[in-house]
Amino acid sequence: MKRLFSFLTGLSVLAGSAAYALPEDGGVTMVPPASALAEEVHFFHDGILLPIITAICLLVLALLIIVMTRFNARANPTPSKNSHNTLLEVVWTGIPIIILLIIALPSFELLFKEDVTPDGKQVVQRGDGQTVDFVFPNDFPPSRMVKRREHLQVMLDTGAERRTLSFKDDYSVDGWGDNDLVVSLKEPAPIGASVILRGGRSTQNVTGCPMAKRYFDACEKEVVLAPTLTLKVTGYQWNWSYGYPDYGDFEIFSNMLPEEDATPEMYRFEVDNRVILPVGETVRVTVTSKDVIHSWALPNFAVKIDAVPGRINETWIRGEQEGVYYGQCSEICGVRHAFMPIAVEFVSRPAFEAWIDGQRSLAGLDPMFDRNSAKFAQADTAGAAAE
Ligand SMILES: [Cu+2]
Repeated sequence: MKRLFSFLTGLSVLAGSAAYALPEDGGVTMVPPASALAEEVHFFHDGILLPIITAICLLVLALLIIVMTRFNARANPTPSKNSHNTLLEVVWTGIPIIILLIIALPSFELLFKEDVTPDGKQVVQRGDGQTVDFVFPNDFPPSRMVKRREHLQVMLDTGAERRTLSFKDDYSVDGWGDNDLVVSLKEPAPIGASVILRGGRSTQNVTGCPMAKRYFDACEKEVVLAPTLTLKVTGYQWNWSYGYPDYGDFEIFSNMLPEEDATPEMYRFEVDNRVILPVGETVRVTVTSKDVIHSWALPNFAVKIDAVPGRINETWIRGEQEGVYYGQCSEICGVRHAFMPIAVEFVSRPAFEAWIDGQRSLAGLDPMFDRNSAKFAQADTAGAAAE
């Protein structure tokens, strides 16, 4: 498979290098985030945890210095005999509780987002120059119904450009929470243009939202579509296997490249068979193990999920741009724990389908995709077709 290294907007720390932001020698911070969720995880660490722990350390240090200088035997020969102070005790119990709450609430939100696979749905309708009303079937379970403006996204695609319309200015909505939502555009959709309605509770900030705005929840949100495919990951002593249940009964094994075949920089990261996934699509990742507990980790996506024998854990990822991302087994699983790296490559839809057909033919299966068909050419329409 030809390597498809893409240019990386804004994160070109290692521009020209073979890999996407590998850990650097002497590096201190985390590898750059490659998804909106990973950006949020990084903000949680950099914007919430670090300032809190810094403040606590400085406070404790200051208290220690005060105690050591003002209350040592020389400076304070007759110490106070007080043993209780109710107010002080309430305060030093109450403040940590408040700090824990400040940490816990955003952390639960992140855990929820990583755990719950998005179920957003997309409907595409054609404009005819007259129609202003477009219907979005709100057929979610009651707890997931589209009920607020945040749960719905309306885009207009003229072929030349795609624009996200804004609520009130460009459209209004009737029937929040009903079975059919009616989206009324202020102006009829032009002939031939696509009106794209995306609905669902699975929303996330769009990538690249500045930290400060993220903190005040002022980022543009997007509805995340349901997965278009499932990747089945199985940990073995000492490699990973990957299955694509949607595309046939075949399994690929991914082994670390031996030292003589890898560049020094890529040794212990590069593998013989990478995981190939389509870019821009939600991928459900199920993780299990054949022997002992491993952990499938992909730091650019803030993913680290245990592979437990007899159990299936689930998370999801979505590659925003083409490229290769690396991780390593992150649960000490035995003597060759350090030699079972993970390499995930995001490619375009057509390249992904060609790869799938290649794997199918290796497994003696017929090809699944018609190369000349435009049906799957667009990641977005594939998103709509799923589930
Ligand atoms: Cu392992």
